[in-house]
Amino acid sequence: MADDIIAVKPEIAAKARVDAAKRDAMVAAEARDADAFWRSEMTRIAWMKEPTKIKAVDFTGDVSIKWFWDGELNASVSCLDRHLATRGDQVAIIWEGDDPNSDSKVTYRDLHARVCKLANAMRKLGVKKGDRVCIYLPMIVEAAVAMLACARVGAIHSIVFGGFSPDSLASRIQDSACSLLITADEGRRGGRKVPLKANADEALLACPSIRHVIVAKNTGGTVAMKDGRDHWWEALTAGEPDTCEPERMNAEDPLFILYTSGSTGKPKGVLHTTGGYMVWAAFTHDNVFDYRDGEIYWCTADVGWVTGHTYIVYGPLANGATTLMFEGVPSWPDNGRFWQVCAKHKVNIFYTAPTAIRALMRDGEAPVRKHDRSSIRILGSVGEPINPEAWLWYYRVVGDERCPIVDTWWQTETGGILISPLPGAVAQKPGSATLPLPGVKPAIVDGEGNILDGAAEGNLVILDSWPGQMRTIYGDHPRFAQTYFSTFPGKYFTGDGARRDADGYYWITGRVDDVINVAGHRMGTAEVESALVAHQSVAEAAVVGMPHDIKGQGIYAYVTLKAGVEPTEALRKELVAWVRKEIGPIATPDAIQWAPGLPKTRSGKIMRRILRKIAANETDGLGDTSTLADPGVVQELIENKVG
Ligand code: 6R9
Repeated sequence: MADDIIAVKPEIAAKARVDAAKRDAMVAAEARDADAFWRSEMTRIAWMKEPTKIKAVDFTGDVSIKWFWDGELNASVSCLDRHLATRGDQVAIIWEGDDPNSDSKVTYRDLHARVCKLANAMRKLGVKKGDRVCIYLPMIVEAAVAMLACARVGAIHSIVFGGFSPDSLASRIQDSACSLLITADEGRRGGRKVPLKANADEALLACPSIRHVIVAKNTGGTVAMKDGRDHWWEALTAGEPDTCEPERMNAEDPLFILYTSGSTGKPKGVLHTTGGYMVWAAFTHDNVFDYRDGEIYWCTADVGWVTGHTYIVYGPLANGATTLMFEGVPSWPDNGRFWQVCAKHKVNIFYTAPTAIRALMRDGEAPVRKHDRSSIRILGSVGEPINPEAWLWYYRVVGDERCPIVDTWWQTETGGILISPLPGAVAQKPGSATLPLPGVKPAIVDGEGNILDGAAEGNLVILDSWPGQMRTIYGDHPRFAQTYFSTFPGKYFTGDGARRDADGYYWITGRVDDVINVAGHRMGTAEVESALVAHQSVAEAAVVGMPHDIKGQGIYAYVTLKAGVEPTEALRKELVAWVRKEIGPIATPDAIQWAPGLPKTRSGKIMRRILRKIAANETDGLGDTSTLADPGVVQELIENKVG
């Protein structure tokens, strides 16, 4: 079943702007003269000064990546100003609230005015080009306004997902020394309130760099306001003009930082710059979703993740699209919510994550069939490998076997989609992200870095740069070179494993490093471990991913308690709550196993390979355990496996 081929339907190919021949022509044009190809693609966005230099990249040594590097632009102009003459009255953002009775529409003209007012107010607070601004907002229009206002004044935004704890928020603010925080009184999700301002107040006790806080009124809940530091958004911006001179930015000036988990305890500040990122966002949004003027496009991600950055805000707005922002969750008030929203707003392109599809699949077809989905033309998937069963259900039930599915592989680091079918050009195979986009050069290497030809399985690397690639880790360029370019020198290492079949199709097999993918969200095992050992009762902890029906992977923690501490059910619950408080609900451990000892090599390294197998119930093939210091530990852990 997994190797089924679903050919592009002739009626779809006939209407698609990119059919197989056009895609071949793009690939050939890029191969023939990459500079000329990108010189023509870069006109998708608005430049104040057109670049003459296209690309200067070195993946060796210190690693340096530059695109369009003598060009000047402002990202907010591409997303707003240049649309005013042609589509000022078109809806830019449809906002759909958590409460099914609340929604609103913002035109390009309104959005431009709101962005300018905030940008003016930010300048008055002293925010300048290059300053870092932290955004900690729910999925409300203000999130997009705040991003674009930062871009307008040349400030670098760093969005922290609203589900992160005060501690996680504080460490991200500290790492990039943000001077302004933009937040809201409270968020709403699935009928519950999220105390954003209260969390922020707690975080800010440890953040001396923050001089001002702008607070959007969302629920109207009571919050503390600190004199001189905290300002209500509405009052602050009310008297500001609705135009604002955009800052001239070099193409390589930073646009944003977004923190993501890696194999070490400390999240990395992935830095994207302006020109290349914007070209990549516009190029991929247009080609992968085959976006047509006037269509309604809905990406269900949160702006706290990279998918929300590129495919709710920058890509769609650069292309003059109508983008839908959803505050709620798929299961509230009931599990038909996604489809109810699709019917209500006549959504044409729908982009979500496999974890949501699997959760909805469990509830059967009725909640889907109840709603009219005839407006939907293209379906997308992102965030983790989609299993063929979920893919086929999405195709058959949600898309009525009419709509192509674009399974889009990419990462925070890549800025936008790298491997995906183009819907009118590439036949799909359920579970495969299929082929690289024009200009993307993936390869599979073995453990020694040898490039494998033909059908092969190994580590996924990218051999050359593309405009949307991250440029550095904020404040730590050596770590950037070390993390991504030292495992296989001269190649960008994705951290993912992949298989390529005889047709050249890529099948992503999941992370090969110590990152686990929980419901499409990256979580470093080391982050969860350091949260656990920060608890007074814990001596040692080892965290691995375990297979999970809905979330793809769950968090499995082995915990060794300090001498004399009793392993009780109450303590187990306390540790789960502790991790949620330390990192946020997305890091909630699914299982905690008391481990009197952990399997270690004689040099003291925890053998995670063994712990992963025990958590996955794959204890038949534990492999070589001869290097273990105390083989008895393993038997003990197998016998007491949880769940
Ligand atoms: C966009 C995003 C990146 C990691 C990536 C990989 C996994 C994302 C995928 C996929 C298989 C897909 N991933 N899309 N795996 N098929 N279509 O999710 O960014 O949060 O940085 O996560 O997600 O493991 O390395 P990010």
